This record gives sequence, C-alpha cells and structure tokens, in this order.
Amino acid sequence: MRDIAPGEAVYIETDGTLYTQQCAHNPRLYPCIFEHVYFARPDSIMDGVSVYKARLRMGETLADKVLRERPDHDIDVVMPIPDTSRTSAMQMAHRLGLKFREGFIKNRYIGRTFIMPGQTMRKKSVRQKLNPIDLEFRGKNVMLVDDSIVRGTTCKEIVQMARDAGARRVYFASAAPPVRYPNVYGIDMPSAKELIAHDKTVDEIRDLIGADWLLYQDLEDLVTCVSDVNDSIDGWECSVFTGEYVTGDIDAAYLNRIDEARNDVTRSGGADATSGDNGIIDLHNDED
Ligand code: PIN
Repeated sequence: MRDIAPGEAVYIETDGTLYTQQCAHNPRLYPCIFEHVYFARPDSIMDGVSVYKARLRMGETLADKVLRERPDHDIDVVMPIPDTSRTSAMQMAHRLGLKFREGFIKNRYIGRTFIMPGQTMRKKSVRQKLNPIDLEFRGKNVMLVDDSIVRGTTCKEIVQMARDAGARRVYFASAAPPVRYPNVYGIDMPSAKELIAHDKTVDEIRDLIGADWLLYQDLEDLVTCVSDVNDSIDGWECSVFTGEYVTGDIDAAYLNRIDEARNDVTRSGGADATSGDNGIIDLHNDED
C-alpha cells in the first residue's frame, strides 16, 4: 500500500486494526542497500526504487568493471548462480556481448543454505541444491555471477563444481562488494569472524574460494545502481560493506554481544550456547 516511513512503527491487531506512529525525532531515510542486492523480491518497488531495475544495473556496472580490469578478457560465457543473481548476470552478459547460459539448475525442494547453522550441513546441501549441466562448462572459461559472497562456503563449492563439470577457467563475480561487517538492523547474518571477507583482501578471498579471477562490485557503483530515482532518500545503509552504522550507537561491546549470539557454536546449541531468546530475528526468505 505504501512504504513505512523511517522511524515509523506499524502495529496491526489480529482483527486487522492498523495503528501507525512516528517514533523518532529527526528521522532520516536510509534504506538498506542489501535488500536490493539479495533479500527483496525482484518485483518489489521500495521507496520508489525498482529492485529488478537495480539488479539490471548491477549487471551493467559489473560488465563495465570487467572491461576496466581486463579489456582483453577471455570469458566465453556468463552464468548466474540461481536465483537472485539471474537478473544481473543476464544484463552483464548482454553488456559484454557474451552468451548467457544457465549452467546450474536449482533443486526446488531444498531450502536456502546461508542461514543454516553448521558448516558441514551447509557444504553438503550446496550439492543437493544445485546441479551442473556439464555441456555448458566443458572446455569453457565461465564467469559465474552471484548476488553476494557471505561466508564463502557455497561459492567455494560452486567453483569446484564448475571445475568438476569441465570448465577451463572459473571466474567469479559478486554483484555486491565484499561483506566484511555484521548486520545489526534485523538481518540475521553470520558473525564477523564467519564472513570470508572480514579481514581479507580480494586476492586472498579469490584463493580461498578457488577461483581464477574474483570480481567484486565497487560500493560506489552499487550505490549508483539504486540512486537517481527518489530525491527524498538521504543515503543508503551500507554497514555490511563499510562497518559504518548509520544510527551511530553501535560500539565494540554491542558487536561482541551479537558475535557471541550468532556464531555457529551458539546456534547449534554447542558448549558455549546461550539459552533462550537471543534477540536475533531469523529471516527465512524462501521464494517457493
Ligand atoms: C541465494 C542468494 N545468495 C547466494 C545468498 C553464499 C552467499 N549467498 C547469499 C549467495 S538465492 S556464501 O538466489 O536466493 O537462492 O558466501 O555464504 O557461500
């Protein structure tokens, strides 16, 4: 019906009665940029910005970065890692004048992996979730495109799957910049230590995921992809990329607390697990 204003609370009773109230003094509109990267549905329009269009632009800016970094690149084919990155990958291929191919097919009956506690479970479920079409890989230099790299476990497995399927070189592009800091505004992301990019350079991450070339979207470009549509947007909440928290009330002690609550040991109920409600909102974002 409409966007919720910054600082506005909305409460709906079970009988459908709706209450809204502005709760903040001097609210500023700083929408979460990660919604556009991954969480939002592509058919959403948030604060006047189309998620689909933003993702198309992310593909264009990635293509431009390819041409900046390697004007003589040898990419044969651009491939999305389904589902979110499909829009960006398609536009990236188009801009580069390359073939767009669906090399990985998703098993619709397995859920998302990155909110699943425990690395072993996560690793196993990638191969259950995605199946390669070998003939699209054999002897080719493939540019795989994903919306983001968070823990890096899935990406690593996918790069290996592409090699096993016969790819000559495996390149990897992320439509988002390196995710280096935790989200504290409601997205249940891993603790900082579990983020592959937390204290790593791009070259180190490339080696860890086993790719021949790793290309990250520049933050400046990502911001361009969602800008110039709505003048009332004061800025974008980009803390997972920058570590700058717009509310200005996030200190080291707070980050340590969520780090404790979010690590895999705690979540799987291991020795250090805290019992009861840890205040984290789980986000189950399955599309099917
Ligand atoms: C999955 C979208 N997307 C894929 C979520 C994997 C990070 N992961 C974030 C990439 S889908 S990892 O399209 O919605 O199915 O970096 O943690 O390995």
